[in-house]
Amino acid sequence: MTEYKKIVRGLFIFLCTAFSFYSFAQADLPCDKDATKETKALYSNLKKLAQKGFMFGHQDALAYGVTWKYEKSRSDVKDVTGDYPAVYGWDLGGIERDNSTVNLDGVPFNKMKQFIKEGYERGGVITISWHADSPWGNGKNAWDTTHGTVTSILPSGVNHELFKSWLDKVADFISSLKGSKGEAIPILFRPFHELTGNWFWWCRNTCSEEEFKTLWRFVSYYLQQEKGLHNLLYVYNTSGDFKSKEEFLQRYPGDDKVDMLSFDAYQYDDPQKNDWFVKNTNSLLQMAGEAANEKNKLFAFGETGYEAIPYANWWTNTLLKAIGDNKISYVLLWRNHGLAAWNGKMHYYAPYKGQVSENDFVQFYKLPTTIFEKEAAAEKLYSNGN
Ligand code: BMA
Repeated sequence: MTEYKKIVRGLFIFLCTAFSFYSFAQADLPCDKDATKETKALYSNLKKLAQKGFMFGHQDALAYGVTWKYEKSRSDVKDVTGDYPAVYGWDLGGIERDNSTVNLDGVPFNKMKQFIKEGYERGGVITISWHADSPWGNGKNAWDTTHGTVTSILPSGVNHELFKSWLDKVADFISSLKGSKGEAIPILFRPFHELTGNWFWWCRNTCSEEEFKTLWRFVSYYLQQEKGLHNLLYVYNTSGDFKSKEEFLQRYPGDDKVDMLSFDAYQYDDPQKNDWFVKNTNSLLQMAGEAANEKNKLFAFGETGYEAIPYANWWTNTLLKAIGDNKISYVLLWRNHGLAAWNGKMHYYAPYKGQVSENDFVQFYKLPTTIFEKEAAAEKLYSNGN
């Protein structure tokens, strides 16, 4: 071999090695090293999709709407747009109770399983939250704020064994979620949501930063190592009350335990009189988005909405502006419960046929940046190589 050939060959080998190191470092992989191939594919495909636009999500979308319950293949969003939401939110609150068959909002767990499978089979994305009761029992629910509750479920805490039995129930449910080829359905798991608020037993006012991080790390260890679940992408979710990126990350349990960063923020005032929601949400998205970007993680607007959407142009004139050009994977709207027995008011967040914001929602649907299920399905989010 001539000197020249040797140099060229050496250079070629060097470049190949450097390139493979570079691709490894750049690879978009979930924090669970043993994640299933569909879960890995979802993670990297969501990364790419966020550059094109954001998916629309709706809580309990297939279970009920403002005027109906459990009608096959129905969804209020589909009634209005002809298409399903791209993201389906479900909640496991109540699964921890003995012999419970329904969640805290009355959705039967066996129906929920079917809905999750349906959405996944069509190409949609599933996210699960968990409004777990307080481990102290006595009718104390997720909204109990007894100080020390988190401490009590940590290893060596008085409620630790009980909490593990709850995680067993969660794991049983999640491991029963299978696609048509028997593959585990990937789930964006959002436990301990709104963790910086002051209304749930896992919130900021009830435990220290270290206790919260330990809890998170324990849950992820237990579900992955003890229960063998490798179809979860872990979603860190604060409430919308942070003033800086540092504050948003105060209880962040570590890059090795989180796949997606997110927060929740709702509209409470009148968007026609006050643009605070647009400005504030936009700045929260910028701060949290910067954190996600620096950490090379997925990013989403975990929950939002304007109860009963009394403003006809809320979708294009408020929500769209609030999101602005922030690169989020999805925005999830809360559930369409209908008339609430607890206060006599309408409780819903997505429009239904005839609702005042229906036309604006169709405009929102048609925008090139919004992604509903048909478009999400075309992306084949669970396969490699697209
Ligand atoms: C709240 C309300 C409640 C519900 C809870 C958990 O925002 O919708 O009615 O029980 O979420 O889904």
